[in-house]
Amino acid sequence: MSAFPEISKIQYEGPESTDLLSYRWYNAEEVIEGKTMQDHLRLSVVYWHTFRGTGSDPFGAPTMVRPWDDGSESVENACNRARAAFEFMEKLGVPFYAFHDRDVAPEGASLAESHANLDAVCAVLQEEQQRTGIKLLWGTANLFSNPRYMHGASTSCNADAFAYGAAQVKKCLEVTLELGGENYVFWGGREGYQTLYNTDLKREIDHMGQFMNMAVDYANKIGFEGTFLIEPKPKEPTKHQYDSDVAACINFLRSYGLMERFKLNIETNHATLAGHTMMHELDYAGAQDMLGSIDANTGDLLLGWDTDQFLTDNYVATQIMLVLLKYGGLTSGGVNFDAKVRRESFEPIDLFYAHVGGIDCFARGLRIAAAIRADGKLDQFVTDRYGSWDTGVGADIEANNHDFESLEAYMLEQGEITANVSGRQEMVENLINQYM
Ligand code: XLS
Ligand code: NI
Ligand code: NI
Repeated sequence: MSAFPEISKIQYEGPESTDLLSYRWYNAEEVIEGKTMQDHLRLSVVYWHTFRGTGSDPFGAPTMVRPWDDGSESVENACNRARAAFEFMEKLGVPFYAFHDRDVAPEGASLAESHANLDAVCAVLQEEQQRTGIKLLWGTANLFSNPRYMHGASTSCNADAFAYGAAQVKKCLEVTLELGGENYVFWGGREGYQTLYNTDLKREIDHMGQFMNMAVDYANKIGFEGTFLIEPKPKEPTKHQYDSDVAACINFLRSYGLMERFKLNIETNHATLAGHTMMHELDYAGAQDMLGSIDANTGDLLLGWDTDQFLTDNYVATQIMLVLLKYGGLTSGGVNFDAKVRRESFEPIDLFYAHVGGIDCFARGLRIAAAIRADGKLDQFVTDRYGSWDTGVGADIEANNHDFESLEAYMLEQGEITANVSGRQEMVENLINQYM
């Protein structure tokens, strides 16, 4: 039985199309900068929002109408839901999906039962992957919903929570390997604190470092070769999350000897919660060769939490694609729609409108970014702006041929610096507008 009987496969119809269930910019096989759009974007649907989101909020009950879901926590319902999910992804034409262990399969009365439930649903996921060719971008374990993780998992004051989390990640790694997952994600969940008065920060972060090292050891043991990704987020659910932004994550990874095996999964809404732009977070990660994958969404400028909306802003998508192209693109990562439809958009067809719009926004961003790069004016401007580092004293400093004494001698002789040149921010912003 079809879950979406009135929807057929979404087609590319080009920019002239007015059909809101068609792609105007995403043409999977079209080649841009030597790669198909499909390979550039590696689009991915998330299981948790799209198939487990209920529309409930602190003020009201669930609103979503999902005819394929009987609302029970049975394994059978989970299997039916998995088939609906694959029908959705097939009709959308996306090559990847991502899940938490507890999104795809219900938690059982014991750890052993939870493991068994996961195995049962994974058999269906495996079948559907084979039928459709859709692949797993990443798996992750939910170490935050169950009350046992109220103080965190690897950073809990309760050592048993650490142990339970380890058991859950172990199983989830096995399942991710079995399903051919290309990455494994750690988003901090409740790894953080509400008040430092009751918190041993150093001990908690040390434990998190140990936990991640155990994950790497186990991955190596079972032959999981995918990339590990940490997903920075500054707050929510805890007041202060340890993985607060890209820089904090890189410092953590470097301190605990994890730089080789890890990269970052960067989310737009998390970047802005941290007081950064997505472009900043991506560029900072790219500069340190730590750019792994992105969670594609956006927040609301007027709301201070993780609203996880679908991105429809062509400027932000262009900025993201500019940075991704600059660093050679997503390798094992993807553009993962960690976004949810609004509570009021409760019909199944809204899932299509949301994803079609999000996909087209990224496709358009990719096209615009490629046009900016092909034109070369922006690159040339930046290259010229740093011209003083290409010759003379600048080149000598970069070649490590100077120290404070020699620079003092140089400046005493020179007297004053060569005249500064305008940064021309307004002109550059106008230039970007020419491509939009
Ligand atoms: C929550 C995170 C979460 C991760 C996966 O804010 O974005 O959804 O992506 O655990
Ligand atoms: Ni996310
Ligand atoms: Ni998020």
